[in-house]
Amino acid sequence: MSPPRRLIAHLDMDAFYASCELLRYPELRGQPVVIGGGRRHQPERGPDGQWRFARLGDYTGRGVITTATYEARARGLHSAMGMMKAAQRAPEAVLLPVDFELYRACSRRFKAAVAELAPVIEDRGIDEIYIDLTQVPGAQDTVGHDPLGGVRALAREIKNNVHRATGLTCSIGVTPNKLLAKIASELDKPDGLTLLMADELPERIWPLPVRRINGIGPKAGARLQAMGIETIGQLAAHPRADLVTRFGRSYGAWLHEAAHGRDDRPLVTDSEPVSMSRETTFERDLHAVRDRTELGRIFTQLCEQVAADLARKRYAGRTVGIKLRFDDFRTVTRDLTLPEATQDAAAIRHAAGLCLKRVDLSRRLRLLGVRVARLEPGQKRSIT
Ligand code: TTP
Ligand code: MG
Ligand code: MG
Repeated sequence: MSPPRRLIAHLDMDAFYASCELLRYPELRGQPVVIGGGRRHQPERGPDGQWRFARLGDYTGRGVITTATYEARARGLHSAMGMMKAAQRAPEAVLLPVDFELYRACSRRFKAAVAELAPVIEDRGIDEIYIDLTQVPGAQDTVGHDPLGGVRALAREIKNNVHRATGLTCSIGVTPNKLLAKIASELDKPDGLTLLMADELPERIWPLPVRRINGIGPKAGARLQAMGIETIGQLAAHPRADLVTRFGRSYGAWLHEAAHGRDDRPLVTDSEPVSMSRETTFERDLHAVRDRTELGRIFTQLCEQVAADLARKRYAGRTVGIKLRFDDFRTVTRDLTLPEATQDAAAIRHAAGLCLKRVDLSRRLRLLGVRVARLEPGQKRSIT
């Protein structure tokens, strides 16, 4: 028997923070609502018992929108837009402050609702997960003439379970891998369900802009555009060797594979981590000498974040590594193994600094990462 088809789903909640708020303010349904205010925008009850909401038109300040309901999006408002600018487009939109506690509670509930039906889940943050449906009973079944009938019914059931548990809608993409599933879940938002198999790639994926691929950011997107490559199909048609020349061996080859919809990464489930890392892509490329202070500050901050991650999860690690990506997209890594496991920020910073000394830093950097591997349980604190 041939191995079962891989069936990987990506699930993303619709207008997540805003939808959570509508659960407690149902009277706002159908209205443009944006999230992003501070405490002073907390709704207040009027003498008539009705909530009084802050309006975007009354906003002054430099804040940005965290998310917007689809009604607000129809007026051109979106995440990361300055609220003063948004107010010009839709002064009547309701403004609500951010309440992470509420969103975290909803997040836990929707994930539990999915886990009841499909336990192999990779957590990708507050409002999204990958789900491996390959081995879920019924997922491989043909229903009538529909070879995807089984998995279609399962995905609907997952959506229903999420809605029952939270009152919220989500969008799901089901495809042979994580890369395509992430793209597919966005194709029919909100409340969408998109199934897409490899043979539909030319028709449904290739017309999309390259930026829809998770991993092609603004800079790579701009460089591709300068080469005349706008769609995923154009990227797929471009010679692989030229991508490797321009973007480096690893990223260039990955671009080619991604455009052809190929991705065999497994789901990373909640089992024991092998390493913990933090990385950041800079707003602008930084040079080791000219931007020394800023780079040093970011470097230290990454080490502190990794140390905090280790402490929170109660791990210490023996191997400290760094990852650099240069402005020509070349990526290099260096690592170093310590005599004893550590979770101490200063010790990590020291070891990462030694790694950095082994790299030629004449080119500007676009990304810096710090990683601690060979993890051991325990809270040993090394003295430095
Ligand atoms: P997204 O899933 O990107 O967006 P969304 O759920 O609001 O809307 P969509 O239906 O398009 O999926 O992000 C999830 C939440 O993360 C979002 O509700 C608010 C938060 N968020 C930010 O804090 N800053 C941002 O820039 C974005 C994009 C999201
Ligand atoms: Mg979402
Ligand atoms: Mg999301």
